[in-house]
Amino acid sequence: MATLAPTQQKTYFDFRKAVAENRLKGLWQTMSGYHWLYFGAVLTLMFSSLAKTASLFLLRYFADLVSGNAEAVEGNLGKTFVLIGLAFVGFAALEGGFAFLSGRMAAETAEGITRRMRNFLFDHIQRLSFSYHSKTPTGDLIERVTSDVDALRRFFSEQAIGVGRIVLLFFINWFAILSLNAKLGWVSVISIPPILAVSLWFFKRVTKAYEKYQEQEAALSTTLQENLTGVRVVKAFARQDYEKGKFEKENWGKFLKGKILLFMHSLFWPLSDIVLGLQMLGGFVFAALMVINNEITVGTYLAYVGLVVWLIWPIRNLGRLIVQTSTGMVSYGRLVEIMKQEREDLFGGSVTAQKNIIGEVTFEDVSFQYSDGQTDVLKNISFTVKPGQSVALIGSTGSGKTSLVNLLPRFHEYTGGRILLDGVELKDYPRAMLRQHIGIVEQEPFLFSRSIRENIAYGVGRQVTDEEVESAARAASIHEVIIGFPDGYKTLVGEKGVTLSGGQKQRTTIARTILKNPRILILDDSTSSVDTETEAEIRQALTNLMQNRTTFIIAHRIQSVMNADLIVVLDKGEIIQMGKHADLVQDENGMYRKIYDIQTRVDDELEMELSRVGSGE
Ligand code: DCP
Ligand code: MG
Repeated sequence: MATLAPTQQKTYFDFRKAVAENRLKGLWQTMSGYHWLYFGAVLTLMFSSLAKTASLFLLRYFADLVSGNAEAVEGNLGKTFVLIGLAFVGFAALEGGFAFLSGRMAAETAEGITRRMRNFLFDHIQRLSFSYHSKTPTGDLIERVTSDVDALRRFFSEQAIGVGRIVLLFFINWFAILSLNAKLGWVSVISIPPILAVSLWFFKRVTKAYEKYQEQEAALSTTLQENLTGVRVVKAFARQDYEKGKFEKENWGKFLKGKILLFMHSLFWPLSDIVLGLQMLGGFVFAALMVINNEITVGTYLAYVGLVVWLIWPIRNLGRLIVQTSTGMVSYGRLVEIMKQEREDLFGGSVTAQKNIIGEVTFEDVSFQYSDGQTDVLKNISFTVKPGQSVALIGSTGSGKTSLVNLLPRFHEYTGGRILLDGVELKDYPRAMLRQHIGIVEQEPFLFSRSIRENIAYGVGRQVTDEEVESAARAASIHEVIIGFPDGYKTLVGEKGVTLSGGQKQRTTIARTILKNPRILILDDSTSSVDTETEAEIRQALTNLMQNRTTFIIAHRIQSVMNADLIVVLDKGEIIQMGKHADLVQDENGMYRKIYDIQTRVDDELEMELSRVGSGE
């Protein structure tokens, strides 16, 4: 048995551990491994701010020196000026150097965390259940893994560090002012508490508005993604105008939600600017009066003006940052929603990989209901397929054929009865093991934008030789087509390479399944989407594939099911007829006979029609 490729077993930092009810706590845990680096970023930031404040004290000394309020070093004025000049340059260099270091460290942290998170999310999303994927729009997932992760990166590299910077600047400069003059210190911060309170209130509002905005953006990208995926349908039904209208509607919604956000901002900023501007002005006047009353020197006044700018301006930015931080928090919350999803357990189960799978499948009174469904999609299903035999499922659309075969690889869990594989209940097999032994040829063949060889060798889980790939392609009657391409097996499929027809794609996926060499085979409607000539080729490919494998074949055409060892006719989730073709056609009133009659009549009429055209009547 092939083992799983090493990359599939590789584990990333498990962000699910970081999922906490409290977003701040969760974010802190998300940073695991980066705490020291981030601390370094904050520390260097502090040094940078200290250098700035120190240079303002130097300015004060310089002014006092010039105005005769301070002594020169060793009584030598010239030497003192040179020293002051050098110190200014030195402080500026320290300030810049530390700021640079801090920025680097913060960026490193942010990039590191988000790279790790993207890897984790990709891995995690792949492991989520089928039902999660069938009910989650792809566009929404893409939006989260790209735009929301990016918002988180900005949170770590700009906003969180920015808040730290502001808090540091505030306290360093405030203490500096207090050391100049305590009265000045208190006067300078009178308006800060109300400003903070309003910012926090505003923060809550904006968080809600931004959440709505982000949801709308997801809706927009879902619309876009669906439209691009279904572009053929849109064109075929000439529904461009309708789709355009739909897109415009979502886009309009985004515009409105963006406008609300903008309105809130345009209300808040001028208000806070006015209050803070008045605060600064008041401080200047107050300090000037103190100079006149000889309470402080001119040097102290100058230093105060410099310091107060660095005290108040950060507060103004704090409001802005608090608001921006909310966007990071919202995005983080949206990512947590994905992280919280239960993964599919791939490896749990008592059956070990050593067990040899022969391929006898027994359904015992199986019933099934989708987790979000109300009624049973399958009811009292009982039948047995011997190893290597084939069972055909036929029935009207929606009768439960696909649901039935999807139970075998445990894409969904049956809700009643038992399914046995070689006498052991399916629930005891690890999902990964089952899927290794089951090959599926889907209704809609899917190929990756990689080379044809890679597409055929996909999922074998081991190195395969060119000969193996070729013989699989031969068995699937696609070899001739492939060597007709300029690059042969290295030809790329998709946008940058060749475009394959439906039948060619189908046969490529059949080759893939042949190479995988599964014990059990599921063919879902594999011939319905191709014309009769390719259908014959595909049928030949399928016959090769089916040899010695237990096969479940779903088909709408009698021709495809006639030779099956067992034919199961489904209707509304129940078996209404079961047996071999020869017996089933005998039952005049049976559904099978009806389908048979209709299809042969249609075929006969078609033949007659064609011969009439051919003979020129
Ligand atoms: N169903 C559901 N949730 C899903 C898939 C299907 O509720 N994720 C429902 C829709 C049908 C019923 O289950 O009422 C059976 O669906 P199937 O896809 O199993 O039906 P068939 O495969 O028989 O239909 P078709 O021939 O169209 O492929
Ligand atoms: Mg189906």
